[in-house]
Amino acid sequence: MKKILFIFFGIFIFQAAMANQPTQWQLGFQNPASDGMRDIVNFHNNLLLPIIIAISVFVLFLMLYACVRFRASANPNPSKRTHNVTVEVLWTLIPCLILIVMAVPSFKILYKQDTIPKADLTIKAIGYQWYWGYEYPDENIIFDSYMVEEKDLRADQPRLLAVDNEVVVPVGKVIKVLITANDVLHAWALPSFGVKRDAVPGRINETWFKAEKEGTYYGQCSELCGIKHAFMPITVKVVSEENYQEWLLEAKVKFAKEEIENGKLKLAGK
Ligand SMILES: [Cu+2]
Repeated sequence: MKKILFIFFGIFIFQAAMANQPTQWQLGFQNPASDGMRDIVNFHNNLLLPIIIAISVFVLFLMLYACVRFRASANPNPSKRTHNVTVEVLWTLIPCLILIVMAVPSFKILYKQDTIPKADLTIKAIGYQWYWGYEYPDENIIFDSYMVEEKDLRADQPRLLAVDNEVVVPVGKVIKVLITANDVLHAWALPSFGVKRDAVPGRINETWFKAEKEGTYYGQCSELCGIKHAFMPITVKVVSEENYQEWLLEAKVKFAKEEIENGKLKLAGK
């Protein structure tokens, strides 16, 4: 028993040390890196989990009790009772109350996530079969983000999660993400930030996050979108404001959005 508990808590502690990406034998969520995700994790761990465990234990107890107490050998003449008003009222009302207890905080979190505070930075994510395209509309930056093939991985890059061009955002700023798709349905999802929105062709969905810590965060397309659905990961690099400005200078040249003016191609901002 001690050993099992040790392994069980070991996994949790290990997870605490490893942030931002899925881990081997992971139980539960990835570590939260934003307020929104912290709300979700607290809601799950402190309310849903105890309720689920209590219900499971209670049902298991009822089953065992019924199996033993009403077994055929001890009850040669079974009871003929078919109704019991009190029990029926209780087993309708109690589940309703449990649902209300879960629904109130759940809606609170949903509405909190739905209200986008004033954004410091807006990025646009466009789902394609099978990669993500990104735009920084206010900076005239546009680039595509492809998964790094296994043979090309650097030592610090996780398999199936690393991309060639990462999204770079400053730490502690409200990032608004506009999400759309260009062919079929995709979904832009980043577990550490508690963010997941469908990318729908012809429509723009929006969400937001505020990263609390610098680091690299990984997500994946979360809507079955075709044969290479599993190979269009999302990588967001959260950096300090100075590093972000530095990246911006480079990116404005490297990823400059081309605009057509008077029939001629020109680099934006020039
Ligand atoms: Cu997809």
